[in-house]
Amino acid sequence: MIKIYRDQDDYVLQNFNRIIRVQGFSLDSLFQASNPADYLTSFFDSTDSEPIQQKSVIEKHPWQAPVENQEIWAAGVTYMRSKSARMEESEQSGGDHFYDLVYEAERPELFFKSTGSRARGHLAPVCIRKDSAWNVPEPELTLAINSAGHIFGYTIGNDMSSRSIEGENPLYLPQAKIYRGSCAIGPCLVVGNVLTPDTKISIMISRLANVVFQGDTSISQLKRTFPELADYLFRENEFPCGAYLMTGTGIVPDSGFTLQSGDRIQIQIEGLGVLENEVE
Ligand code: DO4
Ligand code: MG
Repeated sequence: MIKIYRDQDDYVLQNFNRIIRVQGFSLDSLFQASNPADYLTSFFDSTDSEPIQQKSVIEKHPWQAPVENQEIWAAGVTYMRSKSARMEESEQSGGDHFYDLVYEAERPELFFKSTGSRARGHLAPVCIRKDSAWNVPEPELTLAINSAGHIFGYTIGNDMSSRSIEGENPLYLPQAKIYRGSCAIGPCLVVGNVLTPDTKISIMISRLANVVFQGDTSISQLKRTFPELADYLFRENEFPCGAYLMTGTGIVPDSGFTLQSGDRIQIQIEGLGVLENEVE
């Protein structure tokens, strides 16, 4: 298992206790490589790579999102909890039935979320829309899919969402989902098999010194398989530099909760680390 952290001007790679800063590394090349493990190993073999001693530096560092020219897409209504929360928020507008249908349908809901340059990294601010009264983070296991359509790694995603705009009309989904600071991913890209069928996803939201929401789920609650989601994304589409695919949220706070400026969001996924962002 190798972790890839994107810094300001270069990359840091971690293979358990071995941490190196590397030159000439590119995520685009990794996503295009027929064997990502070989591409990564070549940097550990290179004498140009600079070893880093302190492991503690990794957690506290404001890493950039591990993205170059990958588009970031998202799947929706893949967990029962997402289906029920969305049916609740769209009941008044009459949009609730669509969520029920898509949960059961063969074709999943997939939507474009962000370009790489718009995505925020670990410890960068995320945003809520000024024209939205009801806002939540969505903690999502995120797949790294290479240009040939194969899943080769994982990261943590936060699909920041406006529940008031989405609830008003399902056709407003792009406005509820795509806006400045609505997508965070990181802290790193993990290449290798780190997931188990019960891998836990958890979230904690703190306001000043208080925890105002926490929740968890496990990927065993996901209705669809990861290859199924990746297959649909690559159906009749091309991703020359690969893509990231957020796999949907299984944790939605109760209706009374909305994010506020200054809230600290920490999303943890076993094996992948913690993605932390403050609301601007
Ligand atoms: O259907 C709207 C969006 C669903 C979503 O983002 C999710 O389930 O995570
Ligand atoms: Mg989502």
